[in-house]
Amino acid sequence: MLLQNEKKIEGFLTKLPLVHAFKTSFGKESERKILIVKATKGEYSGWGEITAGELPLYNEETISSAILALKEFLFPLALKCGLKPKCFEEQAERFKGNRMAKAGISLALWDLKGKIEGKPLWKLYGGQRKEIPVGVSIGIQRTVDELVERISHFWGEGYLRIKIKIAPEWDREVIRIIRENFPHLPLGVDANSAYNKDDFELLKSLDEFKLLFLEQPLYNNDLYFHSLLRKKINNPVALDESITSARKLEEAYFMGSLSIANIKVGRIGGVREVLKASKFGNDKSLPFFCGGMLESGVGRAHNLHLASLPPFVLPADLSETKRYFHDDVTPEFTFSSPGYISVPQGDGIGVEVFEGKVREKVILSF
Ligand code: OSB
Ligand code: MG
Repeated sequence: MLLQNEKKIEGFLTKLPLVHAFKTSFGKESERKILIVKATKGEYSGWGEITAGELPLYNEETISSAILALKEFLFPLALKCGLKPKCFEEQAERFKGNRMAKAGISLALWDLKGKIEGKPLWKLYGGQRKEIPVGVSIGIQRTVDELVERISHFWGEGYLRIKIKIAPEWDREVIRIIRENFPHLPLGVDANSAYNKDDFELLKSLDEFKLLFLEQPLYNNDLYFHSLLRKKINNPVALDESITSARKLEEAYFMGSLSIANIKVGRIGGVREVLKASKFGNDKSLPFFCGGMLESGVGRAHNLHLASLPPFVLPADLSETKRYFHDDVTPEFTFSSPGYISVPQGDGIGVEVFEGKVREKVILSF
């Protein structure tokens, strides 16, 4: 039994099998280990999600590094701050890195604040959209025919744009065939940093396919070589991995490294960073799209609230639940109208988290 003012913060490591394996230039996953944070004050609980992978293939963090960070210094800080998000986010700045771990707590504390104050997160953030335009991100398939089939399927369902993963050996020829089959499809491609500065000619040769964007073609932490590439090509450059904070977004903008920002709350370290980035994007009319990391319903609900902020004008990497999981820890997310998912209107994240399901799927709790 919880006492009236007891404050508590906990972590749950769970495992959700994916409906379809997801393959990128850095690896293949057929299940998603998901680290969930729960913060409790009295009768209210806030939930957050940590998007680190099992191995440091997307960025430097891992599930294990995040668990250590939570146990050793981030949970103690959250408790010292009385589970108040602003205090936590300000004071967590002196700890370097560990941004996905920080973001999971930030999200849980914002959800808790929303529930205590009786307000949905989008309102606390100053969001303006009630429905979020969404796209789908399709992994590398075994054959191009399978990819064509997957694209037809999702395009038929109403997604507003398609993003495909590319990698050396799965790039120019694949994109050529997709364009032949779908001449007017709104199509972006994401390399997850698979190319280097010797590949500019190949990347330039993608101009003829009139892509919506070429996402993170080069090194995961690079801004300079992307700025050189961007001058040489016509397709807009979107950056994902390289934007590790709101300040990095400013650097990227001033260096001319990007035309579009893929913003992920985990990668940049929490809600406060997204709000800072959003203010900057708004001032500079820099278009954002909300990225995804194959989150559970907890992360998906948070992303919908964040994507309601003004600069998130492009379709998000936020798809219906059934595209990811058969059995999620929240109610299913489905289109409110084709190509749109509505921002939940309840307090905090606005959706129930099925704690029983979280506990049923738990591998480790702390
Ligand atoms: O690069 O955007 C990425 C998933 C895991 C890791 C990196 C990325 C992705 C996606 C999936 O593209 C987007 C989604 O959650 O639907
Ligand atoms: Mg990406």
